[in-house]
Amino acid sequence: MRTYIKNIYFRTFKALKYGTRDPFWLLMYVFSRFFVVRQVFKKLSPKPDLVKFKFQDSIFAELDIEEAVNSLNKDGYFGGLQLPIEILNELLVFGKSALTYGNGNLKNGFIYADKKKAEKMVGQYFSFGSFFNLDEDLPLVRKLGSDPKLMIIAAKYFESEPVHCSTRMWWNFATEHDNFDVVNTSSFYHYDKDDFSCLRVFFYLTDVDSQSGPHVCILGSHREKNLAQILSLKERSDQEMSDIYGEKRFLTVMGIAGSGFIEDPFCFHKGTRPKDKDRLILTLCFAASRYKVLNSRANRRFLKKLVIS
Ligand SMILES: O=C(O)CCC(=O)C(=O)O
Repeated sequence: MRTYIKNIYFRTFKALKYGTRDPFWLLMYVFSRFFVVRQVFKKLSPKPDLVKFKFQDSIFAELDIEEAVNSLNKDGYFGGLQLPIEILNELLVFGKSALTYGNGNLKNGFIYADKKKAEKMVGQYFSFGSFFNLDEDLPLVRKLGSDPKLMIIAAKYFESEPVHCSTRMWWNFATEHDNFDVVNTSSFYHYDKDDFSCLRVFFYLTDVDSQSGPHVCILGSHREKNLAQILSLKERSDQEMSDIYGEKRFLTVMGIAGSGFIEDPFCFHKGTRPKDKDRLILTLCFAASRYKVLNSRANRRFLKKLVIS
């Protein structure tokens, strides 16, 4: 019950906060949940210029564009991306050396290796650690966000010009404690409304098995939702999802460090609590428009590093 109320509060608060900053975002947030509206939006959008993307320059040599687009249309999901080792290493070095902010609190900045000391100092367990301002602090993000094959996939899927609108990286920390933050780690089934047309590209930067917080996606659920699922703010239980979609459509995504997948965030999906290994993950969001509110930025004046002795 507490999770239920926290989740409704969290979503209502987010809608009001973002909506006052960007009314177009609010319109999108309200109407994009309807599949038919998203389809109309697609059909009415100006068509993309694909020629300008030089797919030969992509870092994903093996990535088959048509296969990805077909799979996204059918399942809302495509697996099988792999980062080149040098890019993975650079991202890992960043993830372990840059400040991550415990439970997303701007005052809780610490380096990964200091997590235990940071928790002790603040007097709370951290379920996750967020990074901010990646577009400025990690130039590699721009290279990934403008990768020609990813752009072509997004353009074909959206049937319009895509933009790389935000990037997030975060740690999910392994814990057995009951106070794991289910809501802020998105560890309950939900779908996200980034835009009328949108995709998220995820990369695991650490090995992810069943015990280290795999992502779960319900295949094909981007096209198929009942009215209650479309309209309510309530989190959806595992039982409800399995009654409606059947276990066969649940995909638990495991993979080695550097592996990646593309997801339409209108698919029901969730994170899971890592039990014995921390998970570091990177997500690039692509959309048909750029909203003022979806950029994972934090004002640097408010970012504070914990002074750990
Ligand atoms: O952590 C995960 O695997 C899920 C993330 C998620 O649900 C989201 O980004 O909306």
